[in-house]
Amino acid sequence: MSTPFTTLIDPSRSHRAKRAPRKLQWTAAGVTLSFVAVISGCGGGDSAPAVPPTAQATAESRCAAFLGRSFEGATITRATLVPASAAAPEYCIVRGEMPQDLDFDVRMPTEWNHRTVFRGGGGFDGYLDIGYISDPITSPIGSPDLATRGYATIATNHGHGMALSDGSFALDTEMLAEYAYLAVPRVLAPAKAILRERYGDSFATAKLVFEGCSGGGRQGLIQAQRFPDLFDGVIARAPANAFNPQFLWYQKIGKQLAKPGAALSPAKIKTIGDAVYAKCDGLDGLNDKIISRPDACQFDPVELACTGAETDSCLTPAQVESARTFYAPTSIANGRYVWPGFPAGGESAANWLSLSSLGDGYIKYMVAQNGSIDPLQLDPTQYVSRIDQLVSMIDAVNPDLSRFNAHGGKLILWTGQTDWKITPNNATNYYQSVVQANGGQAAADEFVEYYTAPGVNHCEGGTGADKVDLAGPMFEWLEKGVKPSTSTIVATQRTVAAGATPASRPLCKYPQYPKYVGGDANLASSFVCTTP
Ligand SMILES: [Ca+2]
Repeated sequence: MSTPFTTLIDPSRSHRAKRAPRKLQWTAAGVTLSFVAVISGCGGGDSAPAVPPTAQATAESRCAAFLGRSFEGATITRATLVPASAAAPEYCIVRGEMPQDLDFDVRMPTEWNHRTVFRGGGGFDGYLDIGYISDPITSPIGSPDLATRGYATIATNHGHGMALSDGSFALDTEMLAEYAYLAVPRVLAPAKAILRERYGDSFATAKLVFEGCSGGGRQGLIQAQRFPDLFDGVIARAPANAFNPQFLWYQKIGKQLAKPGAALSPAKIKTIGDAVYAKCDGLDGLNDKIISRPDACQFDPVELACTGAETDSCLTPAQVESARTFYAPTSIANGRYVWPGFPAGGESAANWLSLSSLGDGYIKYMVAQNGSIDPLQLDPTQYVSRIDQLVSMIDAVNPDLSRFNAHGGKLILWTGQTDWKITPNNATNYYQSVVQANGGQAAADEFVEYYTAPGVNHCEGGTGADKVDLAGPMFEWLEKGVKPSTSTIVATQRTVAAGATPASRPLCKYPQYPKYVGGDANLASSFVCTTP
């Protein structure tokens, strides 16, 4: 099963051509343009169209008219009308570049549904071209089928073109600031100018939503907290908004597993997972490999302590300590950086043994600013001033959303409950802090809803129903005032074994869970959202 953190990296694309070569490419592309377009493109600003769309303009000429021009500091380097295919109806893709290495694309369907989604990134971002996250046709992250349903979309590489797990961009202060919080507002200005030109007056009244998962969820919360007027709605899935504590937890896990005898083999992790499911799967009323009541699951790895010779079916004291470290809350530097614990469920080698590359990049390039150090040897308490600086730049934990609310903004939070990259308790804690800071439950219910997906890993995957459209419910909320929770939102399993039927489940608003009430266990209609 792929995850956004572990399988995205195509080594052959690592460190694409950097700034100087790209400028040459850019010039070369300009030469192929019409002379008028090049002149206009050099003028800067939002000048009159070089090739003004006319009443007779076709979708093709409207798309081509963007090439080589300048919008709000961005230069358009590509404008291509993509014909309708099985994957998507006809759309225009416009690619823009801004200094230093900030790229973005805007996809505009010829038959637009009057809705626009800015798709967030993930990991350490970069790689607009890889498509996995930014491309609504290929991405398994976020609301599905945006391209087939007529949504316009915006995406960016967040300021650099390095690999998703390569943190070395962070040695460049400007690139780090773009990654942290600047990229989205910077590219939104030209992107909106492009959309306005393509769709005319109807764009002015259309709603604009940001949706992202993981790093993209953090980016969404950055907008709601720091740029509350930019978006009408934000969908933040599994947000990496407590970014620094999260990565300090990765380091804590790495240090624990490196202790003598403390490593956990895939077989041992399977033993732990099997014990958890034997104990807790049925607590929600159905043995379906989905733990829908993690709150009711009490599990301590010491229950698996070896009583005789060590086998794959038991844990030594050092291994018990390692397993406990996974579940335990984290407190670094006397409580300066705290991170909640993890609920039981989803224990697997894929989930537990894949933290190191991003964690190492964080310690090396963001904290130490030195790529040659050993990440496990760094003592965070010796870097408090640097980490504080990173917290103020990157973390998005401010619960005060009063400006976003006053602007009419709506927020949907979502998390998988077997997410071992970002504990689901992180989203729960943030939601509860928002409720407390914004006038209590009734007041918060008017502009924020929080959903939890049992059995779903980080953004996708797991045994649960990981595929769910939240863009549709968000736009209904914004356009018609219909709260998402007043309808049944159905999630389905994205990937199933050959011959199996994908399970569907109602997506329940926190603190509810889908309770089995009888019938086909693969059908959402056999479940009712119930408060524990
Ligand atoms: Ca169950």
